[in-house]
Amino acid sequence: MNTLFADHALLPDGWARDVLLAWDDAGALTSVTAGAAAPIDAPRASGPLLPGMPNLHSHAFQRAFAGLSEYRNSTPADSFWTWRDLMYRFARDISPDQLEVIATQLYVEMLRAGYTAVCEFHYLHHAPEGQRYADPAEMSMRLLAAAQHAGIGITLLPVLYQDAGFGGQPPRIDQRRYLNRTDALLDIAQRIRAQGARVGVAPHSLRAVGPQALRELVAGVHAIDAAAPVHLHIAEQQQEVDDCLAWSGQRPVEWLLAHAPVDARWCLVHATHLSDAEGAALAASGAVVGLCPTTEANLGDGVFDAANYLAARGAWGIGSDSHISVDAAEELRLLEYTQRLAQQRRNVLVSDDTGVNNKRQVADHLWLGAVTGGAQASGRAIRALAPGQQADFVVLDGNGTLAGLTPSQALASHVFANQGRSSVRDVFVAGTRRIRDGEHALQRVACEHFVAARGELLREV
Ligand code: NGQ
Ligand code: ZN
Repeated sequence: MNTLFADHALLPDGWARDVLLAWDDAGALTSVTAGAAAPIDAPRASGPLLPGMPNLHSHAFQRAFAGLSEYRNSTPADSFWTWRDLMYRFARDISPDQLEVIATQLYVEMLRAGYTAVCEFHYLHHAPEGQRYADPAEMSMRLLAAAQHAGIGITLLPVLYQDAGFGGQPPRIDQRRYLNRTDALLDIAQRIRAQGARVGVAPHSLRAVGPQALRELVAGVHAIDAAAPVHLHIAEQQQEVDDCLAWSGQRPVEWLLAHAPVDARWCLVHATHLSDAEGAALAASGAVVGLCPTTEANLGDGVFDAANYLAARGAWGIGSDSHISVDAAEELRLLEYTQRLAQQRRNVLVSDDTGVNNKRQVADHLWLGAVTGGAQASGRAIRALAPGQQADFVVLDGNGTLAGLTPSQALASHVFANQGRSSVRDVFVAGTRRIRDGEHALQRVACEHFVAARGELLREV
């Protein structure tokens, strides 16, 4: 039996004192006991202990392109769509070896930033001219290998991509690495499942997958595994809303809720542009909204109305998407800040209960909300520090500037009072310590390989 004692741990109902965690050799928590006496021989956490954060939306290859499109490129203005053209060009030649190296670096960074699991929304399936690799799941296997090297939990979501736009527009030449027939995509999902990995599927968007393919994909994956997560991009840009209205007379989320069996297995990524009625219906559906605040800001997507959605008790989580930032704290900070800027108020995203001493803590509420929704979107047992859940957790540095603070103050400082360095000290995944004193055993080598691979790719662009 493995144990760790924490003076303070963030349990599903809030902070608890003197918490003894115990887990089995498979990495599942067997007991979480608050108010425990510290066993003499139990290791002690060196600061407040949090449940690990799932990252519910990642395109790993984009890590090597992050920060490289921050210049004006088009007249009269750059947009999401001009960024996408540059991103496609960068994606054009990435090899399986390069993908594995980029993803390994990324997953090491995620762990150092407090993410203990990732949902990989994976569409770079084929060789540069669209030919199948000898193993059509080659690129998927490379992502699983990267997750294993780094030691992060993964839900792999092979993406179905078929059309360039609503109404079955033929795909563009620079989308050919992404294309699959529905049955071929389900074969890739089966191959991933055969590796013992958690698998779901991702119809890329309503732009890229028509109604019939969407139906067949969802029915197909749920015939394989009734609990499989289904993720898709939706309503990220006003252009998509306009095109969907022109095609169907309905807005994207309105169309989806009317035509697909959306439930708690679904994750709608972005969902930025919602009418009030769509927001209410989405919250009631049980689906998770996948918010990616730093990417959405970087791409000029718009502001999600989190205040109303959270007030309606909608499920949500966070993703780093394009990896313009890889930092769970920063996603939560920006989520709250977008609401403050829009409403000209402070402390918007708080829980309904009164909190300790009548203080309704924003960071506590956001951390717990994002863990719960992220776990749901992952389809894995990583929901909380509770028996039966995986022993995934983050220990903040209680010895530096956070010393002497209450645990709520420490987490709020971690999320809001960023001093240019992370307070994440130790990170455990399935009971194994992957980050020790802020460092990952692979980080030097992973970085070297990453820089070399990126150099090769930049020569080719
Ligand atoms: C993606 N990323 O699949 O990588 C997309 C861009 C698209 C974001 N939406 C491509 N943030 O949506 O067509
Ligand atoms: Zn995305």
